[in-house]
Amino acid sequence: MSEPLLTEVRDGVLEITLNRPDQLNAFTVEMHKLIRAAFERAKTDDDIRAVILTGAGRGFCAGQDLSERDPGKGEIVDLKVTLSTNYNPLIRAIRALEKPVICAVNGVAAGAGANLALACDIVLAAESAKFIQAFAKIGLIPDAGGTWSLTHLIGETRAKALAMTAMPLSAKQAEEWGLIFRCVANDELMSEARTLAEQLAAGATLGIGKTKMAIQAATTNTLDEQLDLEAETQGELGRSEDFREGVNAFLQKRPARFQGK
Ligand code: T3D
Repeated sequence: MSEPLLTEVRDGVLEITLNRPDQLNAFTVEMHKLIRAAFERAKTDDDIRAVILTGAGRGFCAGQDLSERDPGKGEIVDLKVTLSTNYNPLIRAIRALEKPVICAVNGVAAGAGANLALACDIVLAAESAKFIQAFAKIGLIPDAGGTWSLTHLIGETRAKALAMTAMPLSAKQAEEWGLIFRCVANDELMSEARTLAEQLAAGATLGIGKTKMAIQAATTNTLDEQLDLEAETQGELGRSEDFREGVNAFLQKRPARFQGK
């Protein structure tokens, strides 16, 4: 049996591929363990300066593998426990990682699969991809941060309609609504994602990571709090090697060589 999750590091980019294509990369407990380990590696390995998350085959991710929830098996699974153990730590790890995470949504993203994509920093989707808040069809609410992400990204009106109806949203419409960054041609998805990730990984990644944190903090901070946070962070970055290199490179009219330090 092939590994349910593949990882590869190239040019400072960790590429994580969900790899259960026959089940549209639906999540199992084993996949959760592997993806948590992959994001832990992204956090601790200084050579990794950007992450791409994608799926193998025709789907990105169909959320929880429902065969693990088969009522016929007679076992009632406490979903509060599975969310607290598996999905919530994953979403928190992505949001807390001070490195950019690009999601390349190669096909259908349903249930927690859709919301996993929305937790990433920059979401590109193939034009054939769809986003489905499938939860309504099985009597659940959007999880993996879905109620939060949808509301913040597209507002209550659209969030409620998508979540209550489980209607598929095309990648194009998702782009037009601001749910994702960009919808791209199917055969250009991975090259666009890799070009972007390599560009970020070669950039001033200390500052890029802090930018992510500051923008996320803006969701709950007041302007006053945000001004303080910007001053604090800029003070820190002003002492960084990347800032020194960036200014020197500008003044010397040459490309900067950033190290993420
Ligand atoms: O449980 C907890 O811990 C709480 C957390 C929950 C998080 C969640 O994600 S709940 C939501 C779970 N996901 C869903 O409800 C989506 C279920 N899947 C679908 O609705 C459809 O598959 C799609 C709309 C995503 C795609 O439809 P389509 O027609 O393109 O493909 P398909 O034929 O339905 O699926 C292809 C195969 O993948 C098929 O297997 P088969 O018949 O060829 O052997 C199908 O059973 C399998 N598959 C798709 N989704 C799942 C799955 N197998 C297990 N679990 C799935 N979620």
